[in-house]
Amino acid sequence: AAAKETKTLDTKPIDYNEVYQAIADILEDNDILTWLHYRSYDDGSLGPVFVRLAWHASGTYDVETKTGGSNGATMRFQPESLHAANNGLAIARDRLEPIKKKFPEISYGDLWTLAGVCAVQELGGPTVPWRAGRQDVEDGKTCTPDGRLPDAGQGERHIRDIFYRMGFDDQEIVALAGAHSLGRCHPDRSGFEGPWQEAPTVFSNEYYKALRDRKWVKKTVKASGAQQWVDKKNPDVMMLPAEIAMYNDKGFKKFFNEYADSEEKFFTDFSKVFNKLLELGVPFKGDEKVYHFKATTA
Ligand code: CCH
Repeated sequence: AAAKETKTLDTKPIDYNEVYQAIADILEDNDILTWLHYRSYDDGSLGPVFVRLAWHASGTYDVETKTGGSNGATMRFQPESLHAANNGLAIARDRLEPIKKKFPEISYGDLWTLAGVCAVQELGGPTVPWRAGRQDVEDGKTCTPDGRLPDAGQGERHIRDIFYRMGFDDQEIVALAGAHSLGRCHPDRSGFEGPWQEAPTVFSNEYYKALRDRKWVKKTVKASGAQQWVDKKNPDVMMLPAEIAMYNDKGFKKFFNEYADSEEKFFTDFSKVFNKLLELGVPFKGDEKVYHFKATTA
């Protein structure tokens, strides 16, 4: 007990503002060597893949069994690291490793979710409240079974099943989907190809406007044979089959259009729902400090 006490006294509390800053400092990445190393093309920012990491670490949650979620950071282990839905996320985990080395006391679960918050904010999105409290596990025994994350090739029914299991409603599902204003699909990761609109490193409501305002036509991705939708005028931008199916669903459509009409409403709702996603299943004690980090770009 004495040794434990000393350790507590010696341990400097983590300054999460410093961690936020350290993540913000590595977001911009135009180094061609990075992308040659990963043999994959991106848009000069690690932000989008960090947001996807935070989401895939959290979105395995099941409200009924209270399993999954960002607590534990089980994606470090097989089989979860090898689940097809997580293809490409080793890049995000690797790039955060130097920050883990610099702040060894932070848990991976806290680091990954904080990276998601930092990326959203630094790329122009809303402030997302965040608190620490995730504890890592030491092996893959509590990895969630494959199939808990959405399959982009399916329809609105499947999307509802997956997100209702996490505890979200239709409005929250549509608000979360707006994260696709960021980033792109990579044929070698998901089989799909391209960004959702022309500014994939700016967090905005352009995703909803693209769905509402453009004419979407079916296209087969040459590299993978996957079917997706592309903008008739600019076939470099795309939508997933699940997204076109969602937009055509009456229950979902009103929220898509609401967010297309008001970026302010989208930002308010996204902040709430992204915070909720990142906290699913985390055993907070209740006295954790809630951070509202200040964006360095603000
Ligand atoms: Fe997503 N997403 N996502 N997504 N996602 C992909 C990429 C990103 C689905 C499918 C895909 C959310 C919800 C869904 C991001 C954030 C979120 C890809 C391409 C597919 C496929 C992966 C690749 O090839 O690299 C489906 C289906 C759903 C169901 O609704 C939610 C929720 C979030 C966050 C709140 C981000 C960001 C990316 C871009 C990653 C990158 O590397 O650019």
